[in-house]
Amino acid sequence: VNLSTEVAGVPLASYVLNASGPRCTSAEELKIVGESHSAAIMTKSCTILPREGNPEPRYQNLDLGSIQSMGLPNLGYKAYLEMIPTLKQHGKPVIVSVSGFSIEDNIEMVSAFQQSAVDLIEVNFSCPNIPGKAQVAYDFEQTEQALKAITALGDKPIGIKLAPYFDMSHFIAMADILKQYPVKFITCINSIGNSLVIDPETEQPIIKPKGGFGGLCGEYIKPVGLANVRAFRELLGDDVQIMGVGGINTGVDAFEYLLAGADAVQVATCFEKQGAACFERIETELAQFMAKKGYTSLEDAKGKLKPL
Ligand code: RRO
Repeated sequence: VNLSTEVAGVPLASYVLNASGPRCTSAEELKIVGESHSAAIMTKSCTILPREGNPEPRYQNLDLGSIQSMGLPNLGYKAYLEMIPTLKQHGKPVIVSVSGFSIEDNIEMVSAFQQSAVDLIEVNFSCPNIPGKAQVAYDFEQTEQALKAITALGDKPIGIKLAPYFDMSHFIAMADILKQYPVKFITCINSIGNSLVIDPETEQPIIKPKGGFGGLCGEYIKPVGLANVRAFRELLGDDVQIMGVGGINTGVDAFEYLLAGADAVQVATCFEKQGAACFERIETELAQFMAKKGYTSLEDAKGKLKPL
């Protein structure tokens, strides 16, 4: 089965890449992604200035995923700008994730990356973990203003990392906004924000920031991710491409996202837990599962969820 694909005109050697978040902040970590089977090198979301992030403990593994409130630790966008030529030497697309605290921040960073050799720009509208800052993706007016500004800064394709939605009216409202601007792809979903895990023995939350509230990740959130990919695929048709993310641990998980309509998938928690070998494993499992079902290409199954 041929797993090569394309997002916003950028060729990907396989269907599986790393998600922004885990193990993609430092040059050393990004080198490991570059040397792995990940179809692209995606960076940790960046801000104007370097950030230490939230106080620890801020990440905990759970049986079926994780909860975290990292708080955007990153090297500042200029560091990623400088790394791009080195990252490009791995011979695969480089995608930067940008997560400004204001429209002005995002304009500054997107403008800079528009002048770089980066292949795609994913603007993160859905970080749930900054105390006092709402997720842009839950504020439709702010989303529209931000989209208007950042899609007018150059020709490199822009994508948006969305928060999970849980109501059909929200899918429709967001799809209607996306259709008005040249957004080339969306990435669904970010973590399920402001979840709470309690340790009954200590009678405390298990992460420190925000009183224990953090983003729920991993297998717990796969049904939500699948629903978001499916809903946006149906609402957006083929005008906007979709990267699926949320609970992809196996090739069969990736296949489910393919049926929902994802053009590529991103892996976060599984990469955090297992390291870079997960990309080749998931890719191989996906190819084997599709071959067993008689598929020869991604297109034959993409979006082809069958009615029950
Ligand atoms: O750094 C984080 O706390 C973080 C970010 Br920017 C994000 O987009 N999603 C998330 O779950 N954590």
